[in-house]
Parts: sequence; C-alpha cells; structure tokens
Amino acid sequence: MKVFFWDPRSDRQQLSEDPHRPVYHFLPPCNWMNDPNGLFYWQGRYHLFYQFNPTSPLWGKIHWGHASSPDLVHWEDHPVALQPDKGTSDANGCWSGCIVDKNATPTAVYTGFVTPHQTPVMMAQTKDNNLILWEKSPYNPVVDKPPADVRETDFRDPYVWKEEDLWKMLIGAGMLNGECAVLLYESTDLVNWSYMGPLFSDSIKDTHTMWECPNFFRLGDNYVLLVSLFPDIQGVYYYIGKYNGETFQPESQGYFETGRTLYAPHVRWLQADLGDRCIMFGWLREDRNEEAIERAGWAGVQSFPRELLINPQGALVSRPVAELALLRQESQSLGGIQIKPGERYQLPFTENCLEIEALIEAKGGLVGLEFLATPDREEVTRLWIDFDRNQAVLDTSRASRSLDSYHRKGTINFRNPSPKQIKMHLLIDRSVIEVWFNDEVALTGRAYPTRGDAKEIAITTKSEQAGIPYLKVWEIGTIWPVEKG
Ligand code: DQQ
Repeated sequence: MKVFFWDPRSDRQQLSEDPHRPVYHFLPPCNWMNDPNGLFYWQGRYHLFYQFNPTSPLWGKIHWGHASSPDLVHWEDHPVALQPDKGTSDANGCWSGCIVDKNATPTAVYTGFVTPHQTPVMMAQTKDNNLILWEKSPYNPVVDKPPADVRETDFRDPYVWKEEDLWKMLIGAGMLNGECAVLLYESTDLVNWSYMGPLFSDSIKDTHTMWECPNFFRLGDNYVLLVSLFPDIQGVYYYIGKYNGETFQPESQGYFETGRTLYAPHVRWLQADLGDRCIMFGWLREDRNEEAIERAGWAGVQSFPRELLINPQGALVSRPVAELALLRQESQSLGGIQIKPGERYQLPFTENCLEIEALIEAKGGLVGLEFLATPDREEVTRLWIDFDRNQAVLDTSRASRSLDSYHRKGTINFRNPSPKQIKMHLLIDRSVIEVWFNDEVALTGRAYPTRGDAKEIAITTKSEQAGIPYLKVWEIGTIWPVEKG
C-alpha cells in the first residue's frame, strides 16, 4: 500500500508561532482535522488516528492521520495510515471508525465514503508493530449498505468490541421513521456480519436526524452509550443502563456536553501501565470563519485526553488524564482572596498556556474569571459562575476584535442544588478552553484574541461576599519536541 509521507516537523515548526495554535492539545502538523479515530494501545505505545485532510485546512477528502505516544500526552507524527483508493468503496474518503485486536493483528473497521448514499463498512489490517503500514481487506466492503428501514444517507461510524468469541459492532444511524439509532451487528471473523436490529433507538429532539460516532462501553456495573447529535453539531448525549448482550435498557440519560465545540468523541478502554482506564478524545471545532482558517493553515484540535467515570450520583463525567501532571511547569498557589463587588483581583502572572484549579465561594450573585485579557480589556474572555442560577457561562463575546471569529455564550448548569462553593478546573491553551466544575460538568470553547498582550488573568465579582479560598496555577509545557518548551 502507498504511504503518504511528508515532513511533519517543518510544518509544525512553521505554524508554531501562530498565537492561536495550542501547544498541549493534540493537532496535526498542518491542515484539517476532525474526529478522533482508532484509539489503541499497542506494544507499549498509545496510537491516535484522526480524520485528516492532508491537502487543505478545510474539510475535504478525508484520510486517517496517525500519531503515537509513550504517555498519552507527548506525541510523534506518523505518515497517513489510510487513504482513499480510487474505484473502491472508500474512493472519496476514509471516514470514522475504530481499531480492535484480531488475533494479535490490529484491525481497523471504518466508514468508506463513496457518495452520501454509499457509506459501507470497511476493514484494514497491519502486521507492523508501529501501525504505520496498513493493508485494506480483500473482502471490502464488509457491510455494503444499511438495512431497509434506515435512511441510506445516515449510516456510518462502526464501533466494534469483542464478547467472548463474538465480535459486535454498532453503527450510528437515522431510521426512516425519524428516530436516531445504533444498529447492532455480529460476526465471528470481522468479515461476515449479521444484522441483529437496532440495539437502541430514540428521538430526544425532533431536530436530530441521526447519531454519529456511537461509543458503547462498560463502566462499573453499567453500560454507557455516547452519541453525537447530527446535524448541526448539537452536542454529545449519553445513556447509562443495563446491557445483557442483546438489549440495552437505559436507566438515565443526559447531555455529556452541550455547545458547538466538542463533537464526535471516541472512547476506548485502554490497558496500559497505569491500569485499565476508559479514555476519550473529542474533536474541538474551530469557532471562526473559513477565511480565517485558510489564512491560519490549520483547523481542528483534540480535547485533552479525558478519563471517563460514573460519579456517585450516577452521571457520566470526565476529567483530564493524570498525565497532565507531566506537562506542568512553574506553579503558584494563592489563597484567602476576598473580593468586593466591582473590584478586580489581578492574578500575578500573564500567560496563555495554563492550568488553573480553584475553589470559588459566594453566597449568591456572580463571580467571574477574566483571561486571555488585554490590560485595557479591549479583548477578554470571561467565565462567569452564577451562584443564583446555579450555572456557569463561558462568554467569548469580547474575546477578539476580529470579525472572523464567532462570539458565543456557552452555558452549563451545575447538577448539585445551589452550591455555595464551586471547584473549578480550567485548561487554557492559546485558543482552546476546557473547564470542569465540581468534577462533574464541563464546558469547552475557543477564543482568538488578536493582541499579543491578551494574557492577563483576573477575578471580578458582582457578589457581596465572594472569596477564593484556594487557587493554584501551573504553566503547561508543549507536547511537541519542536515547539516552544
Ligand atoms: N465525521 C466523519 C463521519 C462522522 C462525522 C467524516 C462526525 O464518519 O459521522 O469526517 O464528525
């Protein structure tokens, strides 16, 4: 099979001066990336594949890009793993899928894109321990078309796992009756698949026509189904329930994340030195127009790798993997901060690649964190904690003077009733913002300040009694050897 080679280091080097380009979130050397695919631990390394257009920073003929890591945070680029092949069932794209271990042979099961009406299931394998050289299966496509009651344009993204000697596969789908569904298939060899019917279908909102990128995995005594709501990127939704090998009965459900930034997460249990963990990467979309993306020469970032858990209240939650500690550099701790309404408490550092952990207290009203902020606040991103409404708002409406970037207010409701104290865990990586509250709900967003001095951080309040009993900040270093470190 042909291998698409290029020199990733020179592209990374050239783009590394871009002030919006993250340094500790994974992204390709250049050009377009969307969904994470094929997360896999093999021979002591983590492998991440991703939807990649190697020739443009806009979505186009999609290949599988590839990188690997010894520790889930420092990455090395590899050649493109899968590329579309003319005249075959992936002629116009190798879309999303996963990798499984078939008798010690890493095997990719993915979506072939021919036309929107033809998105068969494809297979490729590698004997190469570095997962560089892949061979597509002579049996392709292994599933050529959807069942009759499924819309043929809404059938993609195989998710495969093994139960004893049987392979199971879910495919994201939209049914002719208007429901979203995950379709269950079974196989003994990954080649011959029998359709068993929808494992589960639902219609949580009339505006969704299908579920993309399904993930189905065990967490404790439960099973979790995690789906991306299509069209128009309407968030990521989960169901938690019981699975008996044939049916899935959800017992609870909710948004894993709302908003337009995080989409198409890919989840796998990875067995490595740190024990078995349920790991997720998710595509973080750009929030600026195509002209800005073309000027930048790149688009799309992966979320910081997250570990998924079910919390004691029974909700699906995530947290950054513990390996984040490997990237921490200088730190400072502050405590006992009291702020009066209208006051601004300036934090004693100016940076835009940071991690901040804080406890924030108030009896009511609003406490705000300003960051990516210019001294005159011409540009500022604000994170408001609203103790009256019991929610947080990530406000990028003044993040940038540029008309090319979109301005949003992303809101998340806290789950515990009316807390007086909120634990916040914030990652800022140039244009990327990921924040968790109380180890349960998360918000993700993008901000593109134009000024080089947009690096101040401060706390403000509109509450009579607000305090920060604890705040710790770390500078976070790069995950790439060739960039700033
Ligand atoms: N992206 C892939 C599809 C998937 C969608 C194509 C989700 O397989 O459904 O790039 O972002």
